[in-house]
Amino acid sequence: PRVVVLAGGVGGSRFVLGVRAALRARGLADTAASLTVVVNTGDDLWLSGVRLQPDVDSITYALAGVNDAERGWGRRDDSERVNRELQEWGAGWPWFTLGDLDLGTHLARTGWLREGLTPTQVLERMSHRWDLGARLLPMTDAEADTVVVLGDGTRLHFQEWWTRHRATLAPARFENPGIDAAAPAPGVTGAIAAADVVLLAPSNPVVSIGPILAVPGMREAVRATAAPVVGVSPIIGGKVVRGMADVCLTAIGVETSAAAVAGLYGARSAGGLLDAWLLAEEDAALADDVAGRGIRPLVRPLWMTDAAGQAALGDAALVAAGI
Ligand code: GDP
Ligand code: FO1
Ligand code: CA
Repeated sequence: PRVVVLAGGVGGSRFVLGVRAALRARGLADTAASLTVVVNTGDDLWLSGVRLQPDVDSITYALAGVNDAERGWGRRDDSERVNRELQEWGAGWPWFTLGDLDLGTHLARTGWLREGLTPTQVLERMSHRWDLGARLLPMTDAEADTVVVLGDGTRLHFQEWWTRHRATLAPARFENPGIDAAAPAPGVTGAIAAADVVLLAPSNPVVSIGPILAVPGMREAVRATAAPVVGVSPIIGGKVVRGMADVCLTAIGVETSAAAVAGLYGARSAGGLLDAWLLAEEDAALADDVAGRGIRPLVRPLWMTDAAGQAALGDAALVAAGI
């Protein structure tokens, strides 16, 4: 089966690990031929002269098994010798840690970008180091970093708002300057068109899935595919599992509920994207609301706190698509 997942960082990583495990459990040896992940690049930023791609790196490190699973970003067992020097120089951001091993990734990537490779080509080259069991594609090769605009007009890079202020500053809106001139990265729309299922990972609907869908042509590609489009709620029991997606949802006027997020993505039959929506047992009471929006509700366990939970959810998403 050809599976395409739209994903962000932490929630995206857990879900992609689950889909990969589900494909392996079905006897598929070469899951890379079956699993394509379109990754959010709205988190990306230039810092101390290197290009960071946080969600791309979270997914890559997780699939390679070298991620810091607790923090959800960066490399396991990393050190911070260089970061201390950067801080002493007053370089970079005092509130933002660049691990030594992680810097290896940023330096390699930045060098190749400066040699003229596209982000897609850089990611393809980096994917060869480990057997990831999936093909990773950035949502676009254009730079379209997420900007948070506050009520007084102040503009912050998403990463400053998220890591320095922990989303405590009320956002008026989110923007991705440059995204209107962007195009899906090579291979993205083709993968979506050829898919047997397109999955929306239980990622932050606003700053992870949102930027992916904001790339011109992306929504149209998802709506046009013959594949079922199945989404998974990042909200369980009316609360986000971790992080500040609730602040993001409130900022765009969407209630933090499994049904409201399904409504945000919309029913494919009504101009939106979803054919089906997985919601947690804790939110089973919302199933009728979801169905009323023209989206097939499927109540399933949505916790991905361990490998078994991840694989079960990955399998449930495939089954929901008839695979
Ligand atoms: P980020 O880019 O690092 O913020 O990660 P994502 O955007 O990919 O995912 C963040 C979202 O993942 C959060 O809103 C969480 O609610 C969601 N999430 C994290 N763990 C789980 C889980 O075990 N189950 C579900 N359903 N959602 C989860
Ligand atoms: N998140 C933090 O909360 N603090 C950090 O110092 C930090 C450093 C960092 C470095 C590289 C990288 O790829 C990600 C990093 N993150 C950090 C996570 C980053 O903010 C993610 O984009 C968010 O967790 C949302 O995906
Ligand atoms: Ca992210």
